[in-house]
Amino acid sequence: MPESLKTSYQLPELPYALNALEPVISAEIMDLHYNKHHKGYVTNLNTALEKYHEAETKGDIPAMVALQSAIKFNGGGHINHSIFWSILAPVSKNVSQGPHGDLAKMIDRDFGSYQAFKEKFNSLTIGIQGSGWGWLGFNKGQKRLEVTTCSNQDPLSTQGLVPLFGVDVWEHAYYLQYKNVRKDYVEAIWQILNWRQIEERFAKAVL
Ligand code: MN3
Repeated sequence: MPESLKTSYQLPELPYALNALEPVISAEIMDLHYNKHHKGYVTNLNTALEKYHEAETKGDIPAMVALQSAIKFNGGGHINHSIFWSILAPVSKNVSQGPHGDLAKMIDRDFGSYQAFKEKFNSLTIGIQGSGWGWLGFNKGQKRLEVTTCSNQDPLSTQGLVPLFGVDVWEHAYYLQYKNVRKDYVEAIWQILNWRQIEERFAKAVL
């Protein structure tokens, strides 16, 4: 395979220190989550894509099909975690007080109020069976916001939505600190949401 066709995704840089999200997310969780879990998705994605390109070169369609679940899982894991780190910020940055401008207006229109939106997001996300993510997404066709959940590492694009922010409720995201009480973790994470970043994602999504 020509060198230029080799796909190599990389772990994105964290925009803050591993301990910067304390007390909401401990440095130990961040270290494992970013340096082990996310890194693992990136490594496994690159391996699967390399094998996929090899199979494609040989015209080996069964092998290509067999690799698709690994690409979906690890590619989804990479996409989801890259978004996740970017929409969080230390409490001291003071950006968790909710959205402004057009995003705030659309949340009011589509959910009734910021509080109603937050309650809907929390109840759906806390209620995920097994591992998955809760999301706020933008439906480009209908020009509206939706709250939904995805299983495992399925990216939100599998539901036809543009991801604005997501909360990882795999146990690796909270168990060391919150044990089995997912509710406390989901309710606490609002203290470290970076609404300036979420507004930027929204501004691009509506273009
Ligand atoms: Mn995770």
